[in-house]
Amino acid sequence: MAIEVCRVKLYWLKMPLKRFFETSFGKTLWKHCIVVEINDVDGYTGWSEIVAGEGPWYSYETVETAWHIVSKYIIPLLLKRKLENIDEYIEMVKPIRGHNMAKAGIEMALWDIVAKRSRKSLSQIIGGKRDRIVSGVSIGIQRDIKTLLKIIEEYLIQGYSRIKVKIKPKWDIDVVKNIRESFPDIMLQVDANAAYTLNDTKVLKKMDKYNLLMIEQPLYYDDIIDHSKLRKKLDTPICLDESIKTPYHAEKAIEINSCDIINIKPGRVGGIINSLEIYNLCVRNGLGVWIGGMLETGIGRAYLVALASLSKISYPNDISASNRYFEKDIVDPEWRLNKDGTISVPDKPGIGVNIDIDELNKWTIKVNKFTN
Ligand code: OSB
Ligand code: MG
Repeated sequence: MAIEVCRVKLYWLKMPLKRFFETSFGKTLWKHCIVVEINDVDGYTGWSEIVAGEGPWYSYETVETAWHIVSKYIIPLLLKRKLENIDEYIEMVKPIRGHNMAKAGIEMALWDIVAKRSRKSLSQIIGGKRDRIVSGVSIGIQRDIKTLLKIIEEYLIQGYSRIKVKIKPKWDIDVVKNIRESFPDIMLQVDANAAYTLNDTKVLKKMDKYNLLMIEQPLYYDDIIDHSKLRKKLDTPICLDESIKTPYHAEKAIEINSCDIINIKPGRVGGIINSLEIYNLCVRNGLGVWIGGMLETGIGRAYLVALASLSKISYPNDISASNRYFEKDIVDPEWRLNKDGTISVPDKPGIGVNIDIDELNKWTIKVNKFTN
């Protein structure tokens, strides 16, 4: 379906998180991102979110690098030509090395437009089959274990069926041991955000006792080689996050047996088309696959939910309800947790939620508009 864009608007958002989020790479109380609004010549509007954060901690991209790349290199191309389909967009941005979050933000807004024009939901248009997705919650590093146990209990009461906790050296084995003593049967996994090296194999090996679904990105953020060595030593399945930046990386990681599972984040891998390609690689090669998150607002969350509705997603996802992150989300309706620990997949055309413009404006600290 042809797409002719006539206007793009960027909003730099700075929104307070309900509770701070701490990982092995740092602590944050504020959610920064860019909301993208795209209008086509027929009056359709696409919304999405560029998940780059305030600083280059999870990846090198930040709000400012993404703002620069989309403003100077992507939007001018987009406004200059009519695209026959979204594959053409992928071709168009191919000369730009990296900057996947920037590329993905624009690509996803195009998916919203294409879905709305086809009168189909995002889930439907990418081949999603589920009407509910299994939700999980990702919990940051806490002051002490007692606090963490209390927070886990809170989320279990709310109905989350899978808990993921962030780990780092010295906040690892003891933490997992204590969680298992209090909650022997919950679905539990850990995420190291690249905090270890092969020298820590002994510590990581101790995780095997605790029946974890997986350990996410234990080693260097760019590595696939050491992970393939570590994988031979552990019984706990290894999941890659940071290291898998494109379908190419997924293919190579699979080729050398670096992981059992891949966490797909559409922002990290450059959008929906690349996400689908990685998903298909996982399915074809018998790897586990699920959808991760970047503390998205209700807008970015819609894309996560659509991807998680694919039939062969094999683990719970890092897709929690709006109220896990924010006092009030910028979409209506907000994303809600069902009693059974799932989130319903919208069937309305496009992303399936409306933008709460007042809430959006309330947290916007900078805007820019582009027209042709
Ligand atoms: O490593 O999965 C990660 C959040 C920000 C950056 C990296 C990660 C995360 C999460 C949160 O774990 C997942 C979510 O609830 O959005
Ligand atoms: Mg992760």
